[in-house]
Amino acid sequence: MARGLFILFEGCDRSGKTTQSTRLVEALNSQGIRAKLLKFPDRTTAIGKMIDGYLTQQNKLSDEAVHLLFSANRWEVMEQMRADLESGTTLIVDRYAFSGVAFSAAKKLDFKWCKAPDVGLLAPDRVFFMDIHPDDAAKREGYGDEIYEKREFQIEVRVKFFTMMDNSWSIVDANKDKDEIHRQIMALTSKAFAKHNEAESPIK
Ligand code: DGP
Ligand code: NA
Ligand code: NA
Repeated sequence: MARGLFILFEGCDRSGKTTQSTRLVEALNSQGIRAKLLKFPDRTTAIGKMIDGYLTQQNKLSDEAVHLLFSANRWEVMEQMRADLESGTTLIVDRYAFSGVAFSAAKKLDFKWCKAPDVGLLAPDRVFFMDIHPDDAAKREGYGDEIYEKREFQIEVRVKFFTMMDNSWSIVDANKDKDEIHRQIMALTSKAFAKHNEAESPIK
């Protein structure tokens, strides 16, 4: 059986990742494609609860400690992700290790140090970067509720994301109309499936 695709959404806060990743999974499922939504941080695990306490400013953690917790929160589901992909399930993931590096490097932690704990995690096939300028994101509902939702910091985070992009990334204008963004994402996803199926085929 063909391996599932691993599609990742990244971006600054309030860029619409959760909305668009949810819509993508629904659209794929309705087409009969087995797809599952994963979100990081997963705040439901023991590690995730510590992260949630930090983000909602109920407990304090050093920058290094929280960085390692975010990474551990990804590692704790790696075997499940691998099993899902191998059984043919496509994974649509809302944030991942690039957020890990972008947010911590924006705090001035060493870039190489930031990358180290995530080395060996499964790599995504495609990354959709939901690009919004932090000034526009700040106008969105609920902005500022959590520790990182500050304009200056988000500008730094966005810059860090740009330094990590390669040709597996597509930049999506997250300021556009939601339906238009969804259509663009569907088109990008179809292309990713076509490329994936070609690579899996024994006839080249
Ligand atoms: P979200 O639930 O997607 O809004 O993410 C919560 C916040 O945590 C958001 O400001 C982004 C940040 N974040 C996500 N992943 C990581 C990570 O691995 N490391 C750090 N330091 N921050 C992260
Ligand atoms: Na957020
Ligand atoms: Na989100």
